[in-house]
Amino acid sequence: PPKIGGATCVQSSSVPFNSTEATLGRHLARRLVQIGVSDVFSVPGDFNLTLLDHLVAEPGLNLVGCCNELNAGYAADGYARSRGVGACVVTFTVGGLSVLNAIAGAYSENLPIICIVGGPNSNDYGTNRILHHTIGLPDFSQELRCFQTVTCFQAVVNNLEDAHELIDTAISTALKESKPVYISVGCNLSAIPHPTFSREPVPFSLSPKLSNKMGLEAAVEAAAMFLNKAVKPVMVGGPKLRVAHACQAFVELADASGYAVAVTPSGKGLVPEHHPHFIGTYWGAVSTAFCAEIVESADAYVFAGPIFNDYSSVGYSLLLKKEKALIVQPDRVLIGNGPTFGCILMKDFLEALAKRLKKNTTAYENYHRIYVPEGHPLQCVPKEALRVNVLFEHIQKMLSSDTAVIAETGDSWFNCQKLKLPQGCGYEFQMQYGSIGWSVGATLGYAQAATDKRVIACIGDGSFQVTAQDVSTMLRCGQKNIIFLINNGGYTIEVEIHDGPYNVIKNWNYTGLVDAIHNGQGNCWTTKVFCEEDLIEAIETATGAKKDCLCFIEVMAHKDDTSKELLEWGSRVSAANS
Ligand code: TPP
Repeated sequence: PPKIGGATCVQSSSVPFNSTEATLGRHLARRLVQIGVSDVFSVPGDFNLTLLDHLVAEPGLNLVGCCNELNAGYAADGYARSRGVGACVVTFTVGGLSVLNAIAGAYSENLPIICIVGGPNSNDYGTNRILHHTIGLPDFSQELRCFQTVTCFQAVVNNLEDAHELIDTAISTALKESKPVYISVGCNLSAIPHPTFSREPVPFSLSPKLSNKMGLEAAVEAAAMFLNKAVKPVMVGGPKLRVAHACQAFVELADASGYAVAVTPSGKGLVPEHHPHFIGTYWGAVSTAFCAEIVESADAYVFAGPIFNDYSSVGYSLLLKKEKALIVQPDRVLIGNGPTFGCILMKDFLEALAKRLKKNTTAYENYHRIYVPEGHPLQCVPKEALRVNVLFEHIQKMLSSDTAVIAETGDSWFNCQKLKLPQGCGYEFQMQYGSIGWSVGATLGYAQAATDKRVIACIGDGSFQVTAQDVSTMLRCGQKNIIFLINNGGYTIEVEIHDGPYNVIKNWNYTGLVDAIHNGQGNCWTTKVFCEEDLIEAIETATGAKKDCLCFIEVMAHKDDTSKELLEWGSRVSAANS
């Protein structure tokens, strides 16, 4: 059966027409289950209540009620990162406009999310009525117009005749494009049966995208000519390896070619760091030791799925030359200053190229000859105030194939980027959109999807203040995440770009807040750590006696305790902004 959204497409069982199961709501619910969604993140409202009844009724579908729509959207984002697709359900306009920021983030990160809105009664369209939860104009299209800019398809379901077609088109477009879609369902329609919603065997299938065969051959030929001349080639994996489903093909190319392998910052987690050719993160001046030297001195580099924006290029300071670059995007290949080959799938291209490259046995050995490992933080004196680099030394030791790291925007980007991921360890962050607060919802969603992993979230205090409420939902779901809340009293990443009084935040008692959210319901353990001794004890407890609890560890850090990478990056980004 075809793979859809990371899950295998299941054919509906053939049972006779049953009016309780053949409703629009149940049809939508079944479609979600078929594509691999078993948890939907939601906030109720009168426009979606009947729809929620029908989603709840579907075996295999679990409704996760969130504290607000923004977090429900972020949770769907985190879920999609693990499962391949996610879904959320909100109510008309007040809910829709609240989830919009999360959907925009998912668009930027190429995540398919089915964003479902309980919409107005279909009979109200064209009546000039003014509805509650809107801005008070007899115009129901405001929410739709907002979603048009952050989704790749919009389905406004206002009658039963084309509902089946609209829903299927929306879902298949999301999966094909790897982008969010918007489905609005009239609040009066969810409970109505229709023959097209019966459980008749209507399998959900996607027609696979194909490469243009002649173009593929020509591109591979040209690329092999280009690369087989190179003496010191490297490969660099980027974030679009995920949307191209090309992570495995990238590794196969590395094995076949012998090239050194690096990752761009936002590609972290998609390239195996235990690979013998792995040389670290290529991020210009803030790269892993010697990685920038190796990449920038190479005579040819293969970038697979990169995004070169102002942040990933460290304020446009990368020392790369176009004539040395072979850039493989999900659907095209650019070779140096030469031609662009379109209609080519990255996976097909990398697989075919692997068969055409001469093996280069020295390409990554250079790196091993010159590599000197990063130093370790100085030994702490007893009870010395905890330093952030010491914290991350200890987080490093917690990582395994049974864990996943979620890194919030802020200095956590830089500290987490330096973690060496063991085989199978998950890693997620939102580098293109970089919306603070994302990690709380994303942790909720990722943990709900990846039940085999313990999520370790690294969150700055400023970011946590945006979305903290949904620790509540993690507790409701019985999640065992470990949250490191880094309390440095401000927006440190912003301080290093441009400082002012606006970067200081009000200090909260974060463990007190989480204790209040816990309120005796669910399994939760909180602690504050001030020194390395406290930290060691906290980690021992979180991974031992409290391993079945959500563990919230508030780390007290000095306001000026930043990573050296942030210092460098901040000044270069600042220059690019001025
Ligand atoms: N608002 C949103 C929604 N997203 C943003 N990225 C910003 C504002 C701008 N911004 C980027 S990082 C940041 C802000 C305000 C501060 C992050 O502070 P914190 O979470 O405490 O992390 P730190 O840098 O201190 O580690």
